[in-house]
Amino acid sequence: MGFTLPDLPYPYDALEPHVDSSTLREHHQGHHRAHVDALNRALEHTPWADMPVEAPLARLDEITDGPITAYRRTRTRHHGGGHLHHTLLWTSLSPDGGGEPEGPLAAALADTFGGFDRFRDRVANEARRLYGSGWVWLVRAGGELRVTALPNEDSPVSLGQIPLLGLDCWEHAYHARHGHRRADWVAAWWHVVDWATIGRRYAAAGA
Ligand code: MN3
Repeated sequence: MGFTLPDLPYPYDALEPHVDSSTLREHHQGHHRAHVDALNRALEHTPWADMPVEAPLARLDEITDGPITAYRRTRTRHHGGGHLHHTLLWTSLSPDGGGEPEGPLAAALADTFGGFDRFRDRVANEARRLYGSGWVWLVRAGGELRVTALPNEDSPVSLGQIPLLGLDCWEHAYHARHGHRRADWVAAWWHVVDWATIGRRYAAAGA
């Protein structure tokens, strides 16, 4: 058992020109695979190895195993988050993406942020203000929607939040195409966000 690298639901060049194929291939085959391999090493021979990755992320304090507890916990926090976040990312994007959400998610974004454009501004601002590496998240926290930035691969799941959409702000996600211009990456990324999938996640997260 253990954790495995999921296939992308589209070819590596499917998100061009918004996400270039060489960056996407390296991101998936290199970065994501490294998270999966390290997570398997961290949790092998523990009950967590056969659970969905959300389980250890939601209970980091319970990962105990004598003198290597801190090692396991630290690596699970980073690589478990990395595995979950990239798994969510690949299925958040589509060559048919872009545009705006519809239905209940659109209404909730309007209620919470004052409209879709205001929501996008919030995400862009959080991405601009995030120092170093991390993600900007749209989450359900309690009954409400929230935009929040978290460093590195720290997970909303560890804060009791339900991640709906994550924007990878690590340089490996955009540097080859956009250099240091993170704002250009954010602008390109909106063109491939699959709002139908995000809407289903929102519905599944409950009212
Ligand atoms: Mn990444």
